[in-house]
Formats: sequence, C-alpha cells, structure tokens
Amino acid sequence: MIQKSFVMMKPDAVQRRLMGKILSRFEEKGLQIVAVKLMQIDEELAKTHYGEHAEKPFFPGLVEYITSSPALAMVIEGEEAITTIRKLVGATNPLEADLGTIRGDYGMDTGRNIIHASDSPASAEREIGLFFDEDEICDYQIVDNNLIYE
Ligand code: IDP
Ligand code: MG
Repeated sequence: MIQKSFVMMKPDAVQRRLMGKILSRFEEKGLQIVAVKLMQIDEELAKTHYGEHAEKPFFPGLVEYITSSPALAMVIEGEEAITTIRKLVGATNPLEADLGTIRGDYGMDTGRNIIHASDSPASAEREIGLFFDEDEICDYQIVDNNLIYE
C-alpha cells in the first residue's frame, strides 16, 4: 500500500550538515519526497509531537534538543513507506542500530539520534497534520515510477 510518513531531520543533523546525505538515502531507495520544510520548532509543538513521552525522565532534554536549532520536516511517500523508512532509520539507540542505517552510520547517542520517523499509520497521520498544512504536500507523479515499481 502506498503510504505517507512524517520524517524529521533533528537539529543535530542540520547542524552537522548531513541533510543532503540523508535526503539522498530516501531518494536512492525509490521513495518520493512530497513535502520539505526547514523550521524552528517551538516548545509547544515539540511537546505535542513527543506527547507520548511526557512522563519520561528524558522528556525535558528531548524538548530542549528538538527546539535547539532548526529541524527539517518532511513527508515521504512510497510503497509501505512507514515500515520501510523505520528500517532505513534504524534503532532508537544509534549504538544498537545496524550499520547501513542512518542512525547506525551517523549517530553515537540516543539523545542525539539524527532523525525521527513515524512508527505507524496513526502516528504518520497525526504527525503530518501537526507539521504540515494540506496544501504544502505535493501530489505528483515521478516519471521513472515504472523503473521503481513493476
Ligand atoms: P524513536 O524515535 O525510535 O521512535 P522513541 O522511543 O519513540 O524512539 O523516543 C523518541 C525520541 O526520544 C528518540 O528518538 C530520542 O530522540 C529520544 N529518546 C528516547 N529515549 C531516550 C533516552 O533514553 N535518552 C535520551 N533521549 C531519548
Ligand atoms: Mg517513537
């Protein structure tokens, strides 16, 4: 099933000038970028986005990290995009993430793990709605789709 996922390069990825390399991984896989926005996330949005973790000890540090500098918010589309992107991203702790994944290749610490990706269709819908207006998401055909999909 074709799905959309919400993906966000966190402030460490932006500061470390990794945006181009990371974006390339999604493009090279055959996924389609349908929205991108470099944005300074405010405290309210960070707390809403990570609401499920509000009671965790790492929550204040997480909010501080996510609001420390701009992040690159994206919507990425493709067949089984949500699971596929979680695989490309790797485990939450970069030291446990497989090499070849984004976190496994670029990260050292759970508290600086480079990137976020939606974990389910319900999260994707909620997160896309939090970060993007409908008219910011592009609906377009990529011309080489017949080389990516049978
Ligand atoms: P996920 O991003 O792989 O879905 P979650 O468990 O949902 O992982 O946690 C959300 C984010 O909270 C993580 O990506 C990471 O930035 C942060 N986080 C999770 N656990 C810790 C921790 O133990 N210390 C610091 N930050 C954490
Ligand atoms: Mg999560």
